[in-house]
Amino acid sequence: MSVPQGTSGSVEISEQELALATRNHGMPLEALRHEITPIGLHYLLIHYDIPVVDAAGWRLEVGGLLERPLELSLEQLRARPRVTAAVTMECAGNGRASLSPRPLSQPWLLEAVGTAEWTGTPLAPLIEECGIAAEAIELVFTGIDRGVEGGVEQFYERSLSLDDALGEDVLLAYEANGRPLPPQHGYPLRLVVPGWYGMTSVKWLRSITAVAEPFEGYQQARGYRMMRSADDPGTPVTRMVPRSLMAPPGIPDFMSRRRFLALGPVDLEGRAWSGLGTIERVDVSADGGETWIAAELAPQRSPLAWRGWTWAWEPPGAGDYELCSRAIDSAGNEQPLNAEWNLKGYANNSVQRVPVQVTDQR
Ligand SMILES: Nc1nc2c(c(=O)[nH]1)N[C@H]1C(S)=C(S)[C@@H](COP(=O)(O)O)O[C@H]1N2
Ligand SMILES: [Mo]
Repeated sequence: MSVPQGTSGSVEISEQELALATRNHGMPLEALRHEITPIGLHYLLIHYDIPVVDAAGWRLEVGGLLERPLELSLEQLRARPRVTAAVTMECAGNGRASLSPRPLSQPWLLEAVGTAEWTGTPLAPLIEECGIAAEAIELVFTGIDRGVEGGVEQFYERSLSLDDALGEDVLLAYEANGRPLPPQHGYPLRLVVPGWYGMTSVKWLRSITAVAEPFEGYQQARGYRMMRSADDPGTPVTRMVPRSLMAPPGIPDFMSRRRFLALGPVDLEGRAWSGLGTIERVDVSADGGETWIAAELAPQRSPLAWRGWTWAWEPPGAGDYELCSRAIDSAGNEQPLNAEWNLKGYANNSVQRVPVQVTDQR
């Protein structure tokens, strides 16, 4: 079991990326064993600072091109119809740090995902009660958090078309896993948009505004676009493309995270999701993707959450293996061995590779 200690990999992280990485933690992949991610293990992505909000003085402003604008307290929101849903959320930048050249931003490997049980009130009936003016085409969701990005001072804010915003699954959530939202996940209220990459689910909501023009804020028009170069207008990042991840088996080496397994049958497990359909198949490989077989799928417990899979693997002998899995969804989207590079490093759903050393020493 010799692994060189203290050597760096090929990815050299800058101090700025390291500062982002320590603020925004991922979900350690062993937590894939939990169907619902304990909230402290759910990944975090915060562009600016986590605001401190006194819920007693906080109000949600619902206005713009609505016939009857509203201002709602947390208590009033909690008194509305209550829904709980397990929702898999993934950061659009998940996988970014493995792209070459590496786009400079939060340097995620594969851990920017989690599944929480979000409780809140459905957005659509609330907006419909306000009466949507005929000119309105989008809702803009604005957070309390403020910062500078791309040289622009801004609140974190993004929009959705009326169609997408009024989808039946879209929630204004005030609880995660049965407790009030923790500060880092958007206390007192956040948007949850199932199926879409996480940037859509605006935290620390202050307002929802109906507008007549496509929203051109930084996070819409400049951030979160699939671009080939700096002068490419690109296309918007929207729904999650399929991905499967494996809970790393055996035991890790402290520094390299390389896995060690004792020779014998082993139950491998993981979870797969897609914002473009449901998971229909997960294929697994022990030879780095040369040959594949179908994994066993667990029942789909929640339509908005990842689906578990298992693989009873019997390594043919001691030696080195590279374990892989890939998700295929009901719309026929298949996770690629290598996803295409893009300037900001979004939606890199290249197949995960888990090198393991199977040993016959006890
Ligand atoms: N107000 C606000 N909302 C936000 C963000 C933010 O920085 N500010 N980050 C977004 C991004 S990029 C992601 S991936 C998700 C992360 O949600 P989580 O930290 O609860 O996992 O929140 C989104 N909502
Ligand atoms: Mo994100």
